[in-house]
Amino acid sequence: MEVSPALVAMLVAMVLLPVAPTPAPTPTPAPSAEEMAGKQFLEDFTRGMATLLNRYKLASWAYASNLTDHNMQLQLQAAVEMATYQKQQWQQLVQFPWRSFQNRDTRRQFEVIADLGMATLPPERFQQLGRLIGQMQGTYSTAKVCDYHNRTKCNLSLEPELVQLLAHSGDADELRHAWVEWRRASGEKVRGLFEQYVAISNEAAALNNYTDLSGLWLKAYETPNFREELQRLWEQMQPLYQQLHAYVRRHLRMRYGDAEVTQQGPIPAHLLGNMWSQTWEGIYQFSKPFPNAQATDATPKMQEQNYTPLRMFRLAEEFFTSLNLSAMPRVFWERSIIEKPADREIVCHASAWDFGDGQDFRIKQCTRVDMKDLYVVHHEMGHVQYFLQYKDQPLIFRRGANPGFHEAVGDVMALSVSTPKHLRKVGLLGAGDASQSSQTALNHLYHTALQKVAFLPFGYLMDLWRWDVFSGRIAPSEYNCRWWRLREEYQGLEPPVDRTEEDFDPGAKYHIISSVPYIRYFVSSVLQFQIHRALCLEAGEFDPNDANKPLHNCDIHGSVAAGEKLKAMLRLGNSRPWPEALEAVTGSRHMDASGLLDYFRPLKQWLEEENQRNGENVGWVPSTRVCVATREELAILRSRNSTDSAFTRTASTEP
Ligand code: BJ2
Ligand code: ZN
Repeated sequence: MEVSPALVAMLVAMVLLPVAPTPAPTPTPAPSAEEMAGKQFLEDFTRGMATLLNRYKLASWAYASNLTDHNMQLQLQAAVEMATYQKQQWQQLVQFPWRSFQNRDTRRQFEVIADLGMATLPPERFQQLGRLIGQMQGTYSTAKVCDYHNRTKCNLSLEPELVQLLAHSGDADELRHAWVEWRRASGEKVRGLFEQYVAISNEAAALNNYTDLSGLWLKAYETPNFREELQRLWEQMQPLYQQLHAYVRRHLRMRYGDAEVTQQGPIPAHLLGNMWSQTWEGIYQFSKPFPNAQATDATPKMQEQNYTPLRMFRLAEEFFTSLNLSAMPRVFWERSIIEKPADREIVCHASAWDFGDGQDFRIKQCTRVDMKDLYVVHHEMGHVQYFLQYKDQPLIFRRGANPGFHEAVGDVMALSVSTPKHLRKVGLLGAGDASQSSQTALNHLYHTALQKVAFLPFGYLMDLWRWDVFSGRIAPSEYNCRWWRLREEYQGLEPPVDRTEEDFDPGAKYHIISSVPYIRYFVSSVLQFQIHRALCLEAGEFDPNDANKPLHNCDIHGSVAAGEKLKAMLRLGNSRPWPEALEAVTGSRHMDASGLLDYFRPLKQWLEEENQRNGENVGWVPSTRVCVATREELAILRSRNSTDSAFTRTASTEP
């Protein structure tokens, strides 16, 4: 859950973790007295839990929207009260023979609440863990860096200044400065806290009979061999990623020169338009396939029309209601924060909140008026739509079918919204020249690929790194260098300067310091294309046998039939194992990369031809950047190798 996704992840989420699929029930005699008592216990427990959860969420919101020590203290207190209640109730819970209960839903709920998650920790350790995460969030959210051109101006925040700078500056030195300084102000500062966080989280995992925290995290997917399944999906999509990588590297080389971007090496991570190189739409303008055909970025029109954050939220809401899904309730509009306040420090990283009382749902976002944030608005509102659809389920089932489903809802909407067809419909794109329609389509596909395909290896490696950290396969003394090994292996990236173990680059990313699992976004990247394809078929907007109805041009806006399909899935919440939810909308019970691969097929073919025509080598040779234990060691290496070409490249850079 959000903000202190940490705490929620730790308290609620983990407590409410789903369970292994149970066999379909067979007609049975009336429930036993024990089962009736168990059902009553469940009702009483969830009522008590809902009250405490609501208090905890309110306290978390108060901290996240005003980062004071006092508010952190109140949040911790609320967390402790909730954990205490869970622990105390657990004593009674284990007395019930719930595994032999007849009712499938009752059994499933018991199985979830029987797992105490972080609440198993002794109160002292529990508080310590909450404080560590709160402190890491505070450091991340209030970090400031100095301006490259005016080193005495030291008030640049991540949102909006650095995010904007990474997307718009074309000056490699300025980009490198922002990249390095952000990591100095955020990740580097929390390395010690993160080490302690890992240790305590693992203590909790052990108390729950897991070898480490990754077991607790993966339980939410209720799938044996889930990691192998993910690897298989990645391998299916990797060739598409590598084509995109080769094409982008060529354009970056043309823009920044051979000294900055080598012909065959990994891409330097500061040049991709994004602080973490996780999505690359920031480089669309200068790298699009057909510069003379229509661009598919809605930002200019949004700015021309004086769009406001509120108008962006209303536009997103209209998309949902056009499908006969729910409007945002009055409380949502009254209590959400959709612009960065000027009078206090807040967690600007966007999030969606369910306060657990069936009425109070909010978004907190420091919204900027551009197409990227229009996507984020849809993403967050997708979470709220899910909250609204499952609000009448028992509390324990008010979660996504699995965490990846929760991430996919808003993104499915955004796939339709971002088509040139839809953007024209809402006045965010000009009419365009019909004779260039196939070129515009490729520009659009490329734009989407910079967001979705570029993201895949990042979405995968974030937790590859953490799973190994939790299991101890990556020791604290190698946190940073092992991070860069994964960044190079999967994303084909290198740091813009040499790194050391005195840096802590994973800690410069929100989800790492907030203890929010990340594989959900990778899972969502696959699921959302499966769901999009199914809804497009339902809406009559996609026909695999009709060249005039390609998947990438589908806009489900206004299709009540598509909306009903989606609703059937959303309303289930987590009451059934996820394959059932997926089946409700796609007819399939399996995660499958073919939705994404079908969508991008025309682009893949174009990229292959283009890379071949330009003689690009697809893939990358090892980076010449180094990662060593200390800055002192790095300085010695540099002085020894100052005549070596690899180090000449290094020596000219900061720090
Ligand atoms: C911008 C977005 C998250 C999200 C926030 C912060 C962490 C969890 C929530 C949860 C939702 C829930 C985000 C978007 C795509 C990639 C990723 C990124 N913020 N969260 N309460 N994104 O998922 O919305 O709102 O499940 O209840 O982090 O790296 O930017
Ligand atoms: Zn999300």
